[in-house]
Amino acid sequence: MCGVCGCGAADGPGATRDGRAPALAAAARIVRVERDILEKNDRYAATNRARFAAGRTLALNLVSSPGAGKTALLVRTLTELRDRYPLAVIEGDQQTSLDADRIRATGAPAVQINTGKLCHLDARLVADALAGLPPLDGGVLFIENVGNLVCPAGFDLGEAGKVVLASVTEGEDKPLKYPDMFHAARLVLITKTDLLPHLEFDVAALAANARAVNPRAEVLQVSARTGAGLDAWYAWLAGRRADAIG
Ligand SMILES: Nc1nc2c(ncn2[C@@H]2O[C@H](COP(=O)(O)OP(=O)(O)O)[C@@H](O)[C@H]2O)c(=O)[nH]1
Ligand SMILES: [Mg+2]
Repeated sequence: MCGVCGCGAADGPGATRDGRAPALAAAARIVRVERDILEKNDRYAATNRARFAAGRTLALNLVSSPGAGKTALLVRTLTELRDRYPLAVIEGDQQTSLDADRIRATGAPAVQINTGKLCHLDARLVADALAGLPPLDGGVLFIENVGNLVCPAGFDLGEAGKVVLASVTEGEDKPLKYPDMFHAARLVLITKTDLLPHLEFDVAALAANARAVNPRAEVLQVSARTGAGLDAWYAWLAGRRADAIG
């Protein structure tokens, strides 16, 4: 069970089987469990970060609600950038290897992590997955996190930054409803912009809400289907890669 968000717990975070534990003792236990989990995660994240630095690898953590278009964007990105530098993907899903199969079809190496009842990747899972990937000297590792806008916000994987995808079908209010995730973002990608003619969606309002939560976040618009906006995404990647490889 994840003591931080309670995922995988039958009765919710910190609940006791008989429900009779005094509230204060239960709260103290939750705080202790959360702290232990996050401290352990941070140690693995620091190891991963050092490993990425030594291996001159840009690692990015892609997060979104389910279906926002993470895998579709990765498939197109890998296909179009594969001749420029080494690329690989760690795929996180609760079940199946469907996304890793889609990634491998591009020719890029991919490792699938099935998290079971856990609703996010943690740094130890990523450390284990790295053993299954080739060295990416001068390249980019994409980590596609489990799809939800809550749990992955709290777990540092050792990445250089989190990229939050928000599709135009999800509503402009998501940064306000899930502020932790958008606060943690280095880049917000507004996805599926090819659908805009069919929707009443205010791109400027989503961008403003994202910046209200996180004034430092950059915001780009992309369509993995038509390719619109991908040049700006690739330019952003190139800049972060240059920072990472020195
Ligand atoms: N119209 C449109 N559909 C997209 C786009 N990107 C992804 N999709 C569709 O959205 C659905 C979910 O995409 P997927 O990449 O699996 O999302 P993930 O769960 O975030 O990895 C699929 O049916 C995709 O074909 C896009 O740019 N435009
Ligand atoms: Mg996916």
